[in-house]
Formats: sequence, structure tokens, C-alpha cells
Amino acid sequence: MKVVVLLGSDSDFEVIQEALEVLKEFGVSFQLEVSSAHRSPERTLRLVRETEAAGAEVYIAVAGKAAHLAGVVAAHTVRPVIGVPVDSAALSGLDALLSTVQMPKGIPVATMGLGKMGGTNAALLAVEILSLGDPGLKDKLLAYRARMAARVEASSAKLRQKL
Ligand code: RP5
Repeated sequence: MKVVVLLGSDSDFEVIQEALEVLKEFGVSFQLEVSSAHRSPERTLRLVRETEAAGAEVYIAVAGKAAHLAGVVAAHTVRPVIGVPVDSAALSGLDALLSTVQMPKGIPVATMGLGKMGGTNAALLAVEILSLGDPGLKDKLLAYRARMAARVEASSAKLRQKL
């Protein structure tokens, strides 16, 4: 497994569903686990240690509210950690965004945007990191971008037809 995806709660799953499809589309192996920085701190630490020893190269941590999961994971590995703040109801995710992005100097977390959008970008960033040592992945990323650009062009043509 190359990527470890940690969710602070199973209630975060929806946020990361599309991201898992992206990882599958790129043929990137991953391990998905639920582990909370607060409710199961020892499990979180054990998972980081075990997966790093097993060869994990990038971590994605998804958490809401007082979101410490990404920071705690980053504290225990020098592998890149990507944080996805969950946009839960009370403060629309501002709480999780600030908790994830405002890491003290020395322990970086690459913080994505809120919710599903951030989840999908986390998967793409993980693929980009892995592509540094894998030219095949870089080619797949370029093809992905080209398909996106083609969709924009097609949408423009479709809109013009409506006028
Ligand atoms: C965070 O608090 C989790 O990441 C999740 O977003 C939230 C807890 O959610 P519940 O398990 O209470 O639904 O730690």
C-alpha cells in the first residue's frame, strides 16, 4: 500500500469516497482506516508506525471539528501528510480548517480545501507526490488534466448552442 487514508470517524466517509475512486483510477494502492486523534490516540499512533514500516509513502487524514488527526499523524512520521478538513454542521468546517491548517512550525500538514472537494484534491496531490518517482503516474496525471480541459471546452460549446 502506498497511501494511507485515515478518517477521524466513519461519519467522515462521504467526504473521501470520490477520492478513493481517484486513487483506484490511478492504480494507487491504499489502506483505509478509521482512527481518531482523540477517541483512539494509541490506535492512531500504532497505525502510523505499522503502515510506515509496511512502506506507506503518503498519508491523508480526514477529520472534522477540533481536527487534530492530520497534525498527530504528521507528528509521528516524516512522510508527507495531507489534511482534509470536514465541513461539519456547527461551524461549517471553519473549526476543522483552522485546526488543520495552523500547524506549528516544524510539523507541516498540506491542508486541502473543505469537504469533498478537498478530499478529491488530497487524492490528486497524493498521486502527484508519488509521481515524482513514477513516470507512469505522471503520464496518467497529464492525461487526466487533458480530459478535464476537453470537458471544459465541450461545456463551452454546449452553452453556446443554447443561445
Ligand atoms: C472528528 O469529529 C471526526 O473526524 C468527525 O468529523 C467528528 C466526530 O464525528 P462523529 O463520530 O461524532 O460523527 O474527530
